[in-house]
Amino acid sequence: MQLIMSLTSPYARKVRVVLLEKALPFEGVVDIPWNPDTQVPDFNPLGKVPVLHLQDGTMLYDSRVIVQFLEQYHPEPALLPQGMSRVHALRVEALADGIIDASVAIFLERKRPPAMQDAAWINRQAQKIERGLLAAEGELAMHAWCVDGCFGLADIALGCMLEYLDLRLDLPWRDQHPRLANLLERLNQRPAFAETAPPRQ
Ligand SMILES: N[C@@H](CCC(=O)N[C@@H](CS)C(=O)NCC(=O)O)C(=O)O
Repeated sequence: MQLIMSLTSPYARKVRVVLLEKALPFEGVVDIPWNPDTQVPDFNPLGKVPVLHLQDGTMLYDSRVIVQFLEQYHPEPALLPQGMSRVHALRVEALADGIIDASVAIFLERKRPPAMQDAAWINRQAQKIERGLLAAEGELAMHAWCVDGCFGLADIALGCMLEYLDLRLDLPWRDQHPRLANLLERLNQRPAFAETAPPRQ
């Protein structure tokens, strides 16, 4: 299997952590979708990473589809529970990915010339992040891990989102979200997570 990715993509990182946690061998191929010579659109019409290239030639995207494929065909160790707990975990993944989407939107908007930046748009995205982090903090409640007290995809997705916030936005999220801060510390004790930390650029 080849994973087409960028080293800073939090969506690609989620897939890399899942591959490593499941001890699945893969070749990581770095292809920055923003570069003029990128080949990503040949693999994914949406021009986005990650893409998982299977041995039979199948190209899988996006990150949520890839994770579902890995869980279905490589079930050990399980990163998703069964029944309603599974639905709950997938909702946490959607929440984490949604916070990343809003962070990316702000990051890109701030790259535009200051006079062209839309403050109302940035504020709308910032509110999504604020509400999302509050909801994510609530997901942890009294448990060490998000769903049924067991480590899994929901925790991985939250961790990738939190370190993306650190990479791209200067947000003091730890002050108001101590459970999330604690989650990230514990995630970083896992080799799969520590090894995939985004390079500071
Ligand atoms: N929902 C997608 C999001 C993927 C995504 O937006 N990836 C970014 C990198 S972090 C990308 O490739 N952006 C290029 C573009 O939007 O053209 C997923 O979960 O895989």
